[in-house]
Amino acid sequence: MDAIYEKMWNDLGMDIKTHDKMLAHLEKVYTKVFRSQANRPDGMKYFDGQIDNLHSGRVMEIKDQKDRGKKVVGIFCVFVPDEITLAADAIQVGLCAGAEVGFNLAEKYLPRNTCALVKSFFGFKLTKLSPYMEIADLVVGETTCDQKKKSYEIMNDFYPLYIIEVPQRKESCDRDLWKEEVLRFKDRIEELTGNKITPENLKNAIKTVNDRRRALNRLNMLRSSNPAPISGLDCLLINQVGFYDDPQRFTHNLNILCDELEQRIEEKSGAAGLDAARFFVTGCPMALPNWKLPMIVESMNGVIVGEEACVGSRHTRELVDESGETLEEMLNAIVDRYLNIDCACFTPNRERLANIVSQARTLNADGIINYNLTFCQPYLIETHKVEEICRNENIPILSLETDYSMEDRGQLKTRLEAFMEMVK
Ligand code: BJ8
Repeated sequence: MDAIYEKMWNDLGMDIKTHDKMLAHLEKVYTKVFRSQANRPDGMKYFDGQIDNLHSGRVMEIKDQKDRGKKVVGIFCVFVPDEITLAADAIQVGLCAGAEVGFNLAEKYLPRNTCALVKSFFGFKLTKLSPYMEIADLVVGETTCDQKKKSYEIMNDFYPLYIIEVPQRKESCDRDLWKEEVLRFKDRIEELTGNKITPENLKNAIKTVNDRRRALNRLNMLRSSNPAPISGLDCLLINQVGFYDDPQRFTHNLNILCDELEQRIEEKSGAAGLDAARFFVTGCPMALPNWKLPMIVESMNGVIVGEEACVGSRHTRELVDESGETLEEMLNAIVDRYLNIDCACFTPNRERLANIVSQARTLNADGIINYNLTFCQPYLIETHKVEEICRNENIPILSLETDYSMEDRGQLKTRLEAFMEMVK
């Protein structure tokens, strides 16, 4: 079986030797961090399997569909509407990366003070270690933060990117611009796939993507119970897998897990103790395999009960209105839903502040961890407002700035330990 994957990776032009080493390392870390957790729900077996298959079985599955004519669209941001890709019978996968891979090569093109997320997707491309980057037929960038926007210009030399313009404000002229961009994306996807987007296939796609959001939101709500029925580590992993997996299969398996969690809640069986400090995390997205923060928090007597982030509730909270019947109505619903995303690239971005407070309260958090990637100006600058609202609402908050390296692990642990003592 491995020979089949090796051939596939070879055909994709990947660096197989380094890739083998990377997978072996990932497997070791995964076993230590995830499989060793106490009282883990049975339903996590499915998601463990998805991680085992991440660079092999799932890529093979996508390749088989590609061989039968499907196209693959790679994205770096939750502003790219899955519904449109799916309606045109294409596959959409996330390309953001959460590991310190190829940073030395990336720094030949990018300033050293670029955020880890951008350096990582650049590094994965330059080292040829991501099968998803190599298998994508179309890679979509977006004009969100300056670091992404400008790095796409350079990345364009390695493979042509399609860029979506995301406005920076939410006035009616911004909505007009955004609608134009959604329509332009629709045209590009139709051209790529040769498939027309119709009211029928778009309605189905809206339902499929909403079902995935509904399942993730269901999971999120179950975390309000004490004891938390599932760890923050596992929930982050589920959210990360959602960017790669087949949406219907993912939703089906997540709902099975949620059924089990409901049972655990009844039995008061938790992934953490009743006395664990409960944290709500807000800030930059944690792309696969960035598990650093929950790994540290949950190695102590703490549990993460929610994430206001793009790998988290910012990606799932809002559904697309399903009442539309005409193409125009459905596209308008997509435009409105996506323009509600409260990314720090917007000014002002008041909705995010209100969302943080209401989610932290709903999830019965003892405190908020404001997670920022070093050099991420939008989220670092927004920290001032986030801390201010938490002060006003009497919610304890700890702001952290970190990257993908493990060098500051001890320092983070010390700060988190002190915060834990303070909130309990
Ligand atoms: S909608 S959060 S996925 S842009 S960490 S690259 S912001 S400097 S990831 Fe994002 Fe879309 Fe917004 Fe969400 Fe820039 Fe910050 Fe780096 Fe970031």
